[in-house]
Amino acid sequence: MIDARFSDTITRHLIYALGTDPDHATLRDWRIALSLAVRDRLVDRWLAASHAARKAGAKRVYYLSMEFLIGRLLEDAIVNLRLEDEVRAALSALGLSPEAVIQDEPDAALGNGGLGRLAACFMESLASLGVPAIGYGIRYEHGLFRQSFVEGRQVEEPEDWLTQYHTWEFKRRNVRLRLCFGGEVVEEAGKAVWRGAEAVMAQAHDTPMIGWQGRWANTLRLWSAEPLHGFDLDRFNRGDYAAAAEAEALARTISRVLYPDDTTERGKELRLKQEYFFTAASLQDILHRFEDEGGALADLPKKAAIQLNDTHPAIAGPELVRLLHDERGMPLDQAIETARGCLSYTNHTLMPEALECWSEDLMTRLLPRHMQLIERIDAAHAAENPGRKVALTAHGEVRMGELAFVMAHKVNGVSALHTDLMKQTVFAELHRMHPDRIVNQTNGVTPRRWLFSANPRLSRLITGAIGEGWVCDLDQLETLEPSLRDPAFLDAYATAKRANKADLAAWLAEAHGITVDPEALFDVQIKRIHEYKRQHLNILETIALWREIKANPNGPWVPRVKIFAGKAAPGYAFAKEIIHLINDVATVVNADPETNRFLKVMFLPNYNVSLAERLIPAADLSEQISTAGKEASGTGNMKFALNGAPTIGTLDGANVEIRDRVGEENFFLFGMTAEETEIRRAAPDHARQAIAADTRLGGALKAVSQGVFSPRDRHRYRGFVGNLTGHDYFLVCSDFTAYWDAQRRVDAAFADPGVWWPMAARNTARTGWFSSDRTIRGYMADIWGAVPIDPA
Ligand code: H53
Repeated sequence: MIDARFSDTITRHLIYALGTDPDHATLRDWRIALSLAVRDRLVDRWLAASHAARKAGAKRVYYLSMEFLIGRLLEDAIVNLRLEDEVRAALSALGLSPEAVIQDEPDAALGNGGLGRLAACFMESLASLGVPAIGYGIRYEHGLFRQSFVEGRQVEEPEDWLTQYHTWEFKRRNVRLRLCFGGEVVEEAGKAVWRGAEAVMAQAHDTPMIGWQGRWANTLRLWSAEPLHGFDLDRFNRGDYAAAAEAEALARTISRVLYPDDTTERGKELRLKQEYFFTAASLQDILHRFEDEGGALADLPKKAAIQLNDTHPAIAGPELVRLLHDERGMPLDQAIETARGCLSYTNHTLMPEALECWSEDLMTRLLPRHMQLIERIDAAHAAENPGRKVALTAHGEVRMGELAFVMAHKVNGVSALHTDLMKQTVFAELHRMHPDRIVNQTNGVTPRRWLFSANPRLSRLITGAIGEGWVCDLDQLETLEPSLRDPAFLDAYATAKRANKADLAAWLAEAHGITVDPEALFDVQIKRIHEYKRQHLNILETIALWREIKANPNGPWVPRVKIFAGKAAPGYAFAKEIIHLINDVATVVNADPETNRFLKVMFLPNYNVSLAERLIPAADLSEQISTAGKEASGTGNMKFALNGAPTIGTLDGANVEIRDRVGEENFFLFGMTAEETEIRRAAPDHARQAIAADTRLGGALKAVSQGVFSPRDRHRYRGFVGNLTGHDYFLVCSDFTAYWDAQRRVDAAFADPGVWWPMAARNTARTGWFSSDRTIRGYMADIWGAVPIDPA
């Protein structure tokens, strides 16, 4: 029902919460007033859900994650509460543009990549399915850095998203927990007692996570670090102002930024502190809730399913044992069993350098009791499994992947291929010891945000054809299959995509001053910058294409716009060089009058969730070109396919399952398999051989090394080219020719609308399985043993 007075509610918030009036209000003021008005609509439901969970004595899911890449929350809330029409009408009545108001909200900078976005999709699906759950993480004051380019180079600046009034969170002043670091372990009355040297407080901030149609809402509880004691008046009065502020500044350091540079010892220490900080606070909180609701400790696994998102919260194993054994007197063996009954661990990468290891020295210095408990857990595990030895510590380091595995009752991979490889490689020995422990849960994405909300044109078309049930049951997209043979449907499908592309082209012109032809093929690679993701394979193919077009400017070229976006970790020099090269190539290619009708290149700064929501609905082609065996799953691949952008990709991660579902003729496959890459890597001189065999690749590399794209600094990319022609661990050169050929197959298909649109539409109709609702149901059945609650 349309509430005619919704605009009055907004205005009331504007006046009484913000203290301004309509004549003087800025767009920001209006956005905040609208957010408060929408928030009013969800708080009752949120409190009711939390009450219902308590009353039912339900098992809760606790999702511990360093990242929650939630993006903007206003539009999510409007869509899930089904307030679209009401908000639109109210804003029009107030003379405001709904798009402008919604886009004024800054993205919450609480994550970096797929792992963090997956956590956000899971929170949305948990709420939409009515599963009682709490997400736990860190309330980063500055989050991940903001990216810009200066002469093509990445520059990092602190993100200041929290300097504005953050309307969605509630600070829980009564939930402040004390945590310790350092110190020593002493024995008192035969018991180990940890006397920490340094203490900080973890302050809780809650954000409601509302599900589809507002039937259920959960909580995202984020911790900020605060000093134990307030302001030091004594020191201040003695004139020592800096010292008076020091304790506070030090404590706050912990929740200042996401992924502080950990190439230094201090950086490593801070990172471990962050991990312990949020994990320990969350476990205390979970135990308090359990104890408040009155249960016997041994029953904890019946009430709490605690999911460790990657190894970042892996210290949860020893910490939970410490809380149960040291602090509550449970015998050690039983404490280990109880903790294991609660804990499960998701592995998101097989790359050895990304599986965390902490030096024993650092661990002993920062968490001395945990180091002892890790040794006890290790010994107990070895005793239970005689003859097989997997050490939790090796070469003076604690291996967090192994620790998480040993302390979890289930360990999951994130795609079928990744889970198989996990069993064969990083956890082969542990898998032999515990053959039932590893399970697969292929990732998914929430259809509410990634189709319904991000792509209203396509959503309307789908709803017109099959009704709205697909939004909470994405498998229903299968019922589009008969429409795929209907020319009128395919026409409407193409019209929706063209309109999305026209919108994107208009925004690119306005926001970035770049003009592109909306009829061109929009080829998009957006993700963290990493050698294994091979953005450099894409840019080398771009260079080769540019050279071919120059050699034959009147050829039948299919116009393309190559769009890149993504951040490089501040300490990752090679990734930054890839960004620089792409920007340099863009400068030269876009200015070339001979070719720029056919080819444009752009690297959009500061990739985030909102930019993804803009780009994905307008994409024609999805670039998923990682070296096979290296991308655990990918989730962008699912979003593109769902929005009708076929994939050009390798047999890696969830690409394999996407291809199985959309059909091989609707997927542009290229490159070596994971097995083949192992063999190829062993061949001496594999890169040089590949370069010698393909003059396009040789020519592209030569152009880069000769400074064609860096005329004022000709040697800029010597190191880059040296890496590829020499070591080339990620096999860019060896996969180049296959990639080039696949791109030409893309050109041919795109040039024929009778081929392209059915292919694009089949991608939408056949990827309903990649809903995160399906993934969450899998976790519930195979890992958590949790069930949804009927809120009524
Ligand atoms: O996690 C995604 C996967 C993706 C993988 C990503 C990821 C991070 O974003 C960060 C750390 C990490 O170990 C893995 O790269 O393949 O889709 C969610 O599972």
